[in-house]
Amino acid sequence: MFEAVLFDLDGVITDTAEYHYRAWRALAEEIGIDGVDREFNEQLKGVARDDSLKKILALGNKTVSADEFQKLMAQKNDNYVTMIESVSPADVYPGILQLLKDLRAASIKIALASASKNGPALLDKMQLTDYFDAIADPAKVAASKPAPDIFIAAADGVSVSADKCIGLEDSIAGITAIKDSGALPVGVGRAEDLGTDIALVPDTSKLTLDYLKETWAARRG
Ligand code: B16
Ligand code: MG
Repeated sequence: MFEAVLFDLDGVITDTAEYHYRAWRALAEEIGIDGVDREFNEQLKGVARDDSLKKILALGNKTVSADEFQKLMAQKNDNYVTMIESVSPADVYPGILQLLKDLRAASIKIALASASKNGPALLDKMQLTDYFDAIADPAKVAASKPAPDIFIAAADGVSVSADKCIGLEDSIAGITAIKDSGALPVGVGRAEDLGTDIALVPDTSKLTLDYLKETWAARRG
């Protein structure tokens, strides 16, 4: 059996992936870059703030000074932080609170493996912090998703070997990261975006403890 579940945040625990998208699209439009649409956004999901901006600038064939780069990142984050101001427990995706409760009752460890520096504040707003045994710090890992570092840090945080963990993700960068960490990936989303070789649920209401147990038994049991 698995001993820990490593949660992505944006797009798995709540709908903040949508706010990241809107904030990046607004920034791109402001600097005259077209093409940050939902399809392109699949490449940004799970990707750290600086790497996301690099991808957007590359899309627009644009280069900026180091100072301007910092300014643009701050501008996107300020906009995003305004958007998430009113996030509350009502915004937790269906099934997630029950899953957290069931995992605790089953003594399965819970860790956060989010690329977002806003992750701890969001967990607080949703009143979920107490469910987490560890929160990996994205500022402390050497490489961001698709590198496996944040999932390895999350597993380390709960003292469980990554190959005894399930990782939950909505992004292709995150699924790649989970695979390379040795944990078992479960994707939230579509096979077109996340691949046909992993366990997938269309939405979080399907993420029950029983489903995770069945998936583990079928793929690792
Ligand atoms: P921030 P996750 C990721 O969070 C988001 O998916 C991604 O869109 C965002 O750029 C990244 O966090 C960094 O977030 O700018 O708030 O530090 O999906 O790994 O929970
Ligand atoms: Mg995500």
